[in-house]
Amino acid sequence: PRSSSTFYERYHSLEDIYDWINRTAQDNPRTVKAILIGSSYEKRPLYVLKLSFNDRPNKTAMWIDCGIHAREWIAPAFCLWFVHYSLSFYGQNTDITHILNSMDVYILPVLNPDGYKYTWTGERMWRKNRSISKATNCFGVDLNRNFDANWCTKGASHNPCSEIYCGEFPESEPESQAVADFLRRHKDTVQLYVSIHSYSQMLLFPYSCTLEEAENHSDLLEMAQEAAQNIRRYYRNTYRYGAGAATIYLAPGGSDDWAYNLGIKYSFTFELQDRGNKGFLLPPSHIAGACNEALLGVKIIALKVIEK
Ligand code: ING
Ligand code: ZN
Repeated sequence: PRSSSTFYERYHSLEDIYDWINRTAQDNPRTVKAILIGSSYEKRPLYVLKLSFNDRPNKTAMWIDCGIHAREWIAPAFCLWFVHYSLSFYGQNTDITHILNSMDVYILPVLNPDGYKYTWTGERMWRKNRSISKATNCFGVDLNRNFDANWCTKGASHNPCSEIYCGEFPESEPESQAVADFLRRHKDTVQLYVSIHSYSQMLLFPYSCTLEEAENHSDLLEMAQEAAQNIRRYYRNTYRYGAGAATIYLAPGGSDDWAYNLGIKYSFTFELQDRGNKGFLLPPSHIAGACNEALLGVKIIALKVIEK
């Protein structure tokens, strides 16, 4: 690492991220709690950090998950960045203060720890989790095809050796089940769902699993547009936006569509930098820029949700 880069401007091993989760909760006992929501196929813990800056009545919540796909290293880096920013700028930056006064934030820094670990030690370009299919000896389910939203229709595969394998049944994987169980338990307070991926610079919203429009499509479109316009204005970077299926491809079983159908009416998938030059291998020198612009997008969308 360049000596001038901070902790948040580097990529971190899974072990370092677990240490960081512990440290962050210990150092901020009044505002940060680590919640164990389940464990991965290889029995690694799945920790959600809850950021809660006060106990106002009627507080709602937002959820952010990162690292559902193993090779998308900028995603966990974003989750760490978001937590650090929140802890550093609550009471300093008007927007984040307003957001954190109105909402609790649940953050899952690494949804797919087994896959993430494997990208550090085995194959850098691994996408799926690491569960084994006995019939084929192939590894991994695409966790973003494993949720119960038109599960395993066109845009996913029943072949365990495929990169977009949907699994044996919806929520067959402990990682997707842990997330779905948590959101089912908290659906009355969680108003905004955000899932962080890379790459391609897009702000996507339901549906990805069908070409039909979501009931509040025009709201979602307006929010994504405002976020993209702000990113362009302040960071001179282009984000495309739209419903997933119409903007990129049909992709059933995604977490954002599932969360939307659960009743979380503001549900987004962010695809961070870049647009394909480095792709999944985004250099550490780009972490700050990629995270700051995505953070602006999340803030714009959260502020709009609070207004509703
Ligand atoms: N893209 C997503 C994928 O899982 C996506 C796109 C978004 C699909 C929302 C379904 C729902 O294919 C990447 N880069 O993983
Ligand atoms: Zn992805």
